[in-house]
Amino acid sequence: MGHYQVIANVINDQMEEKLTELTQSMWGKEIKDCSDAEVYNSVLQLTKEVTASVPEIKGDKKVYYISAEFLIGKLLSNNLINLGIYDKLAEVLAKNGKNIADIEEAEPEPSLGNGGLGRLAACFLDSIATLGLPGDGIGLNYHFGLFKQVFKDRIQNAEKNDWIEDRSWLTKTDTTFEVAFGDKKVKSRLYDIDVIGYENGVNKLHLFDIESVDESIVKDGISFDKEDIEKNLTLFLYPDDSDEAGNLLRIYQQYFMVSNGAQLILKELKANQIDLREMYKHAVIQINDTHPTMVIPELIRILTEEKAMSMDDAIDVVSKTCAYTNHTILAEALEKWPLKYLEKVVPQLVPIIKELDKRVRAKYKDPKVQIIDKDERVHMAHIDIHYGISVNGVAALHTEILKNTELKCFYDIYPEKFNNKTNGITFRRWLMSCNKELASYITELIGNGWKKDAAKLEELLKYADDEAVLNKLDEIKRGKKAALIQHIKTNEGVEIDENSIFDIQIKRLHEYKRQQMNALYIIHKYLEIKSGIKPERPLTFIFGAKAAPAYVIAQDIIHLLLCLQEIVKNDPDVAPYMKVVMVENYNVSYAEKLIPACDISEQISLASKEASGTGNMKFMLNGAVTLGTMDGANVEIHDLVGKDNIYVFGKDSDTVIAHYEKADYVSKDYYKNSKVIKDAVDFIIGKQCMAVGHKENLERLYNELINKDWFMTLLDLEEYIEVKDKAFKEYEDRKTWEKKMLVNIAKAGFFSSDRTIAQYNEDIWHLS
Ligand code: 26Q
Repeated sequence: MGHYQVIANVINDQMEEKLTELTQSMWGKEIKDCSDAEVYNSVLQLTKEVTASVPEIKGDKKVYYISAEFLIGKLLSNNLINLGIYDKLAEVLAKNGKNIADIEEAEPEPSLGNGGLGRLAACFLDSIATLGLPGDGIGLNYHFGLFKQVFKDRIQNAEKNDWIEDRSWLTKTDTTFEVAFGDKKVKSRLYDIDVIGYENGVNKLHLFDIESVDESIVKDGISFDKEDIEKNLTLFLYPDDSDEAGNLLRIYQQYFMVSNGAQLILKELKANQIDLREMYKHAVIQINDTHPTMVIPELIRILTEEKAMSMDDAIDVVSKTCAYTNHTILAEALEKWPLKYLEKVVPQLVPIIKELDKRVRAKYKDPKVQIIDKDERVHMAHIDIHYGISVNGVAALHTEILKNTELKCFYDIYPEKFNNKTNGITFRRWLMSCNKELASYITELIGNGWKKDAAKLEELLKYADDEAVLNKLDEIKRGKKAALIQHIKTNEGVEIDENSIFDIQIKRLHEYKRQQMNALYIIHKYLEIKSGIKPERPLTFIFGAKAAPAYVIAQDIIHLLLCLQEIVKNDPDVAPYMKVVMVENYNVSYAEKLIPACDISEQISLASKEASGTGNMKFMLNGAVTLGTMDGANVEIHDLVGKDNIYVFGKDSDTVIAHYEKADYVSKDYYKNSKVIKDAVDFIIGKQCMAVGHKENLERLYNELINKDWFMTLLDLEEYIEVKDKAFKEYEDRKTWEKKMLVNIAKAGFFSSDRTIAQYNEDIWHLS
């Protein structure tokens, strides 16, 4: 029996006694007399105590996953599952008149990330611990996570989103460091969150903070004094926002993170008496996008200035320790900081960065690979590529595009550094926790093995023509749809038809993800129904998306979706046949309810633009069928499930890239040449939209679409309509559809983040 099993058995035996003791000592009440929030806090305490007895994962070498974002979501359910005590706790609570789902609701969600990149980091921590690999996360303890979205007058408003209560998953540690900026010094403090492997040991998520943060400086919405670093340094997570990327505060945050990270890593190496010249044999630092890039010059600075290492040796050893993951090919999202900014915030790094640049220039003449460009901007990704062991993309297509196009000049120099690591998701959260019904049915069919070896899900294929199994899958899906209907009714006040098809697009709002194309389909369908052509079955279009507050067109797209929701709802000719719901404040917890209930998963980015996507994987695992372009990991989903089990449309990435190269895409031509497109686009500024919406927003969006349309919505619209209609039609052949569901679930094993992490370890980290 492993440690975890012994601990789980002991605690399971004493669960009721322990929890009763805790509610007595904390609240002076029995479990049954406590509020849900009180019980939650006692369970939190119990879980932390149990975790303290689980052994820490140890080894000769450790990975430090450094990231500005860890979108961990609520932790209770996952921690209980990973500790092996969920079922027992549910039973004890039920016996005492409490429902575990209500207790889970009482937990505030830590939204310490924007979207995919932050959620990936959280899935990776779960898998690292589950595989028993020594690996900690390093990040920031934002007091307010990603803003809370509130709709007023069909416009998104941003409010602050606090998550830290008196009792939380955070454990305050005694570790403090000094961090020096150009104009001030601050003292940091480390907070830890335990990362519990599934039936395995414990790693840590290290989150740094400063004690002088002052939450009272936040004024209306999320505005605050950007100057006062001591008060605002870890106050907010930055929204993913290319327009405001130049903000100095972002550099203060990044340096604060990496300086603390570097000090922590060196402290741990020292405690293990490691000769720093051999640092790379005991530590590897995975840099999550360019946000933590300054860890490279910072480590070199410390080694040369404080540890008396020569510049050559320091550069050599740091370059053997760091590895970089790229998550985007959008040029505007690649960080390029003006040297002037760095001179103000981190003057101590500037000579190091200049030295790194000098060495590059001495070797390579191509200005495209220099670190500091002619406009004195520092290309952060270039530091990572020259001074690291590995550069990886996050899906096969994405990595190919990096090698052949975006980073070609680097691939020519360092072909051996480039590698692909297709993203993955943790099945603990995205199946075992959010869809317990499906998880236990799978176990009933093929046993428990798939939980530790996701590839075993393929064993489900033997049931592809088993009517009883297909019926059961359908029944589980209908149950999850019913649960979502309830949740949406409570939260949005919207009623959904349980017999309708659930078509869902949930992800950050960005033009390249093309929520606007989905909106144009909805307009088209609306016009069709008005003209008497009715769908065979009601259609429910569900959206969830936050837009960066400064991203104007993204705000306009949200506005259009909310207008469409209203127009459809109020039109008695159309309302029985379709419904549009834009849910408010889409986050991880909402995703856990939406994904199990989905029939059709919308993954419709412009080919070449979505590096991977991970929502696509969560949906397929839960038996939704993808409607998507050949982009990111959709390509791999397509190759796994085969063309009969996915709906693919749109121009491929080569065609799209060629359009950009030749600059020959003219959206107005598509608008003029197709009545279907023209009617849908014109609707945006037609009477009905204007009656419920704002002229300024709607006109701006209309003009953007016909005059610019940088992400080529109109290029793919007609084929999108055609293929989406086909999917809705084929949904009626229930048995064939259910088989598609089964194949998607069976083939999802490849997208377990356990597989991804095993590959990082095998190719880059070499931990054991
Ligand atoms: C940069 C500068 C200033 C302020 C914010 C930012 C910033 C913040 C967050 C830039 C980018 C992000 C997040 C990017 C992201 O989530 N990328 C997604 O990463 C996923 C995991 O690899 C992929 O699946 C998605 O395709 C990719 O879009």
